[in-house]
Amino acid sequence: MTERLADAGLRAIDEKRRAGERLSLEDGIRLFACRDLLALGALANREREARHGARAFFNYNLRLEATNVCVASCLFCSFARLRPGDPGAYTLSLEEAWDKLRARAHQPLTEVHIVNGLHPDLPFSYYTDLLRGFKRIRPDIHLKCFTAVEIAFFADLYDMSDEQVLRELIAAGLDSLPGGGAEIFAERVRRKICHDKCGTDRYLDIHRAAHRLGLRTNVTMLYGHIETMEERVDHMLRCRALQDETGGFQAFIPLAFHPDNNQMRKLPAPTAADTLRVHAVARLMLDNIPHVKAFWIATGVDVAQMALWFGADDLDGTVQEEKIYHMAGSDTPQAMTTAEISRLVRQAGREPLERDTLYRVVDATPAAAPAAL
Ligand code: V47
Repeated sequence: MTERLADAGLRAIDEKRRAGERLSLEDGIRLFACRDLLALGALANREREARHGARAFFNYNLRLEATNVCVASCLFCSFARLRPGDPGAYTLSLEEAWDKLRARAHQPLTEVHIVNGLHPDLPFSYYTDLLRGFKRIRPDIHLKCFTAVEIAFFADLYDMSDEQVLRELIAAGLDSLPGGGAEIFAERVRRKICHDKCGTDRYLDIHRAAHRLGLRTNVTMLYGHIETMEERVDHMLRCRALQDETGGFQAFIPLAFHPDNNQMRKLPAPTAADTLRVHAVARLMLDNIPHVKAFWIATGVDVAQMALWFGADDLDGTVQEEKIYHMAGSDTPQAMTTAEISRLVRQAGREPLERDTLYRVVDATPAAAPAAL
């Protein structure tokens, strides 16, 4: 292996990591430029196994998008509709949203993950009531809700500080923040693909404030569109810097760009090789973030399995009602059962572990669906 790493131009990086040294921007760029995908994967896998052994985490969750009405005009988005009443626009009533959870009373769900459009006309009480209602229905459910972009939007719309918004949502039952809305932190890219929503500094500030208030959060990176390799590494380094400060990130989640039905549809989708590379580089650069998640809806199921050997240790969860990726062309199933996820993990040569949102063990040996051989 040492020889192969040297041939791949990765000897210095290998030595740095063996000595516990941090990788630099230049190292990250070198990793992306490496042609030997398996050598890169082996380096990332070493880091992954040192942290998590053979375990691969997932949870039993439900995804909910309460509205797709959104005043932002992100070029990559296939989900948003500008105004209520536009074709395809929807906003769930509180009862309709709560019914989604009531209808799953038989499922041992541990998390509801909510992401919405930026709706200009709803009162703030819609969101606090939404959370309170979910907790009334299932007091033990973990509510991972609202991206930092939504928090910033609420603060501006309802004339509050970001921290005040977080405090009120926490009082209503918010337990953690998902990582959406990060896209790519570099100004050049943000100006082009998502110029009219919360910028990088505010996104990171909101996560900083959330961590200070005791919430754990995730952070994402949308890749495979107009960003450069340097901008990807820069994005990772900004996550690493905030994590040094707060320690509040649980997982880094690379999100593969899906080009259907949006304004960037002329671009090709990222390839499987690129997806594996991004997960591997993330694992190597982000020495202080515990988990790298391969979100199977974004990567595709087959690539998510392989990513478990390229730095990823988490697959997200059962998901069940995802819209953002399916409207952008994802051909993954709408949901997987815990038995199906466990089977995929076992078939990939890893050991499934059902976790809750905070990575506490729910089931250390989940049953797998029978393999169809
Ligand atoms: O912020 C939107 C992305 C994100 C497209 O925190 C697109 O555990 C690709 O953040 N192609 C929302 N991506 C989803 C998200 C997420 C997913 C899974 C787990 C967690 C977590 C968070 O989806 C958006 C945006 O970056 N997105 N449109 C598209 N066409």
